[in-house]
Amino acid sequence: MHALIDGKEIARLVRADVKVRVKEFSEKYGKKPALCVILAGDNPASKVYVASKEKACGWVGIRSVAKKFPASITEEELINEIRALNEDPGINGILVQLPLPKGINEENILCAVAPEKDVDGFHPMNAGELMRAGATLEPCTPAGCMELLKRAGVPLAGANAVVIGRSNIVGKPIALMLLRENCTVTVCHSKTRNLKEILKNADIVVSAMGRPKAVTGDMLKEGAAVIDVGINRLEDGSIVGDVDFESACRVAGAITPVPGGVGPMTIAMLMKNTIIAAEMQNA
Ligand code: L34
Repeated sequence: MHALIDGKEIARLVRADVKVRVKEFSEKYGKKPALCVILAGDNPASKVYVASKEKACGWVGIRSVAKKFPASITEEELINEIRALNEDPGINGILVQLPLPKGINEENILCAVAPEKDVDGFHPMNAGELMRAGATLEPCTPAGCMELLKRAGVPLAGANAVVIGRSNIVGKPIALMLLRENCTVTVCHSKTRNLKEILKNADIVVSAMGRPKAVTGDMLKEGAAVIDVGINRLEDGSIVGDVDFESACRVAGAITPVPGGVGPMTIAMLMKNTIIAAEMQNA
């Protein structure tokens, strides 16, 4: 018996909360909170995600400003655009969609975003805050995973949580968030020797390695909660997670699907960060 963790439905619930806060904000200040999404280049997946972000803004009442640039934009030009947005009081949140075109240093770009408008939570200051008590603006994907675990009623304190992947965007921040909730956290990665052994003891598995169907049912502990962050595009155009859903769902106690799991939550948490940023800037 497994329970499906419905990311689309839980994202709707998060957006409903955000919508109320957005309405209150708009009435109080006579203007809508505003999110600017910057898209440089023409990565097809990025276009899809940015369009979803614009749509979500519409649903919750956030003003969406999209700035699109050709792949030929230089690092300096992009930084100048970001600086102008930092100074613009009409913009509350800034998100630079990743990956960036070749030749642009990601770190320099993420550092250019004003920390108080950094709705991705990628600026070193927000990343540092996350390490201490927890930041006000936390990265959307890991925050969405935590929201899924909490709303699905997965017990966290004392649970053995295994994170697969150690990126700055997902693996590292989710490990810190799980630790904050008193999980015993193990972080695995490409050099980990005994992943199977480690997974056998995992009450919670968060997979963010980007390898299609790499986690199979036989690797899981009976009843484990499985959060699949992977979005892997197969040659036939379909997308699958890091987890082999077919076999995993027979063993897991609760599991997220791909699509319809973490993806929609990432966008819902972005909406939440935008209203948080807008409220902070106007407090
Ligand atoms: N700066 N760059 C920045 N912030 C982010 O938070 C992201 N990310 C990742 C890529 N680059 C970024 C996203 O928004 C990935 N990501 C993202 C957002 C939404 C979805 C997937 C990834 C999503 O909606 N996924 C759908 C399927 C969409 C499809 O069919 O392609 C799902 O149900 O999983």
